[in-house]
Order: sequence, then structure tokens, then C-alpha cells
Amino acid sequence: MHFSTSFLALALASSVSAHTIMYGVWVNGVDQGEGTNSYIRSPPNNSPVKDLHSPDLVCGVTGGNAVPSFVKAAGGDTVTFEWFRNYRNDDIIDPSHEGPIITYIAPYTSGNGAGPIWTKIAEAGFSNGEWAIDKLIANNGKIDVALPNLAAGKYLLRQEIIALHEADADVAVNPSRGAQFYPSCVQLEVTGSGTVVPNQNFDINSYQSTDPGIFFDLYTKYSSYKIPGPPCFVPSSSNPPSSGTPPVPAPAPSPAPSGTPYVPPTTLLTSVRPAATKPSSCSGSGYRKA
Ligand SMILES: [Cu+2]
Repeated sequence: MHFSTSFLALALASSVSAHTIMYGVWVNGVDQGEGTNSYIRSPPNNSPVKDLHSPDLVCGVTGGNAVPSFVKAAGGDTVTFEWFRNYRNDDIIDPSHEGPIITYIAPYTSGNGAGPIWTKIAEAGFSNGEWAIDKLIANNGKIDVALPNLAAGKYLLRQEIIALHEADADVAVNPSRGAQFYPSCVQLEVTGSGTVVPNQNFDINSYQSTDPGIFFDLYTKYSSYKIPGPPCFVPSSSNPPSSGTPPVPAPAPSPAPSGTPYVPPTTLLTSVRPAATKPSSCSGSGYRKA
């Protein structure tokens, strides 16, 4: 069969636009405006990342470029992520791109997020015959995540879509196929009096190409799917604020006058036990009603 050049160009163009990119964030139902390169470390286009060893897997190919703004939210707030193929109110993602949507948080870094700093706060995979992607499309590209009752400070909030339509091959064996990752990192500033400090210390690059949730055949019969990464973080009394990495460096104590023994400020010792927290969405991310 013979294809004209223009047909091939069209086919290539449409396969590119079948991908997806994060457009913006809502907080408790309030639109925070377009986040692209404002509070989202947006990649230059909607292409996926496939190299599990690359830091690009963490926050995308330009994930090490800090952006000027932060989304402001309080612990316990509902953050809604909004995804589109190319621009707002475009299609969401090609329905062939079935797969999970996973959300992680880390203490803020102006770097690319590589290393063991991440905690999984929400995940949605395959349940009741439906993929997270199906729900995302049905909900006009929006997916809700409840923030844990986080300690105030700056964070990176990372949501990834993993598209499994070519994941029936191990990318380490066949680099032209494999799971497609769409990672996106939002700069977040948490206010309020929350006390939870996420402490899983997970390294996104510890994903393996043979993990059952990454090397997965959509084209055979299946009834379950194992979402990659650690189990979802559940804040508890075993997670007092003193454990884990604080979201921002504690201010250095002012130097004591020489000759005077240093006495730590007592205010640092006041909130040792976390307050009761609203359940986070670890049992599955919610979706806005379409
Ligand atoms: Cu795609």
C-alpha cells in the first residue's frame, strides 16, 4: 500500500497530539488560572517520557527549571488537576492511553526532583472495569486529590499519568515501545496549621521496567492492575512531624551571645503530636462530577 507524504505527515501530527499535558490546578473548586510555566514546570510539548533512569521521569524534561509562582492551599484542601491534549478545553487524551494516575508530594526543591524525596498521596488504577484514564476523560480532564493535613511550607506536587497502550513490551528490551509517562510537577505553598510531614522517601527513578504496573499487556484478559510505587501514605500518629524531611529548612536559631549557654526556643516543642487529619484520597483519587 502506498501512503502519500501528506497522509504520513497528518498521521504523525495526530499521534503527537494524542498525548496529554497538565494545564492547571483548582483549589477547593477555585480555578488557579493557567499553570503552564507559571506554577507548573511544564515540558515544551505533550510528549511522554519513557526512560526510567532519566531525571526527566520525575518532573518532565524541563523539571529542573523552577517557575515563578506557587499554588497556595491549606492542608486538607482538595486540589484538582486539569489535563488536556494541547490547550484548555481540547480533548483530554487519546482513549487508547489507558492507565493509572498517581500523585506524589515532596519537600520543595528548585532542582529536578531526582532522589528519594517523594511520598505517594493518591492513586487511581483499574477498578470496576474502568481505568483512571476513562474517568479522567469522562470528567473533562479533571481529577481531585485531597491533600493530607500538611505542615506549612513549600512542596512539589507531582502527578503522573502512565499510558499503557505500548506497555506490553519491556522498554529496556525494546526502546521503541514501553509505558509512556506523563509526569507534571506543580509548585505548592501550603499554609495553615497542619502537622503532617510526608516521609516515604521514595525515589521515582526506582521504578523498574519489569514492575507489573509498568510492563503490562492491555490486550489480554485482566481483572486487576498493580499500581507502581509504594503503598499510599496514610498519616497517623506514627508519623509525628519530627519524623521525615521537613518541608522547609527550620530557621536557624539566632546566635546566642558568646559565653551564654544556648537554650532552644520552647516554641519548637509545642506541636509534637499531629492533629486528627481528614482522610487523604489514598484509597483512590476522587473525580469532579462531570
Ligand atoms: Cu500519546
